[in-house]
Amino acid sequence: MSPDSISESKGDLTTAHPVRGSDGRAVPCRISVIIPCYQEVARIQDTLRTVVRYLEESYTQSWEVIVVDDGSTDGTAEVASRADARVRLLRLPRNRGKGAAVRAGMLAAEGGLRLMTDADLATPIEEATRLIGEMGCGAEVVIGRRTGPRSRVRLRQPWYRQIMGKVFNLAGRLMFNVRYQDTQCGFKLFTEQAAEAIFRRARIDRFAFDFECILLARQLGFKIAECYVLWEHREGSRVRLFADSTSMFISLIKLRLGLH
Ligand SMILES: Nc1nc2c(ncn2[C@@H]2O[C@H](COP(=O)(O)OP(=O)(O)O)[C@@H](O)[C@H]2O)c(=O)[nH]1
Ligand SMILES: [Mg+2]
Repeated sequence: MSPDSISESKGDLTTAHPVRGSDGRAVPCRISVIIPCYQEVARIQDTLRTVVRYLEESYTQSWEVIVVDDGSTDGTAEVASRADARVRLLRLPRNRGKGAAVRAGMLAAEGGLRLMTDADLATPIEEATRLIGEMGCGAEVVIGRRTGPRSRVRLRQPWYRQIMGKVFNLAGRLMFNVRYQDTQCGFKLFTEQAAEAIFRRARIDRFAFDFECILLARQLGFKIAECYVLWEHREGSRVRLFADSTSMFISLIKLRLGLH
């Protein structure tokens, strides 16, 4: 993606960017929270309020929130830009897919830690604290995990989505020997170094990007950890069952053949 295809809202960054302390001096940004959004007008305001409250309580000044509007036509960007002056807004001129949106956000971010989270906060933002704890044990990429013996899922996804996830993970295991249990969870944390290295190389624009970034992390030798996260399925998924699962499998095959 060429950088000039992304626009950033004016006015918010220089004046109220949270990586400046109250005395006006630069403070190293500890954490960037990246929220990819497509047609999220109904929830983005509440989501930003919740995320900003958590960051203020946990990180005082040294955080940033980046909303990446993925070509929404429902006013998501306008609502996000009004919601909180400290939120950075990146806009992709047309809908490219969650992978493209996360990549743009990860590469624009300044934080030493970079978290991606879905706009519906199916995993509560407070779970970031647990993922950060894994980094204290040496991990450089921490992937949220929903399934398994210590699952903390409160409300499951619909059965067809669970099957879709399982089949996709199985395909990933067979084709790439990737043994992580839940590659598709929308809650993942990266160190700055891992985020820069992975997302500069990532190519997949749509939902298979999660898998690609785990593959890249492994190839680049970053230490990956899994962390069980709370999850509560939210209605109003933007995932289209047939179109998106087909495109995910096509992407896996292209990855296998080295075509991406
Ligand atoms: N479906 C979809 N989601 C996108 C797109 N671009 C960004 N997103 C965001 O990706 C996140 C995941 O979407 P969601 O519908 O909650 O996925 P689900 O929980 O797996 O069903 C949300 O924050 C979306 O707004 C896109 O092109 N399509
Ligand atoms: Mg969701």
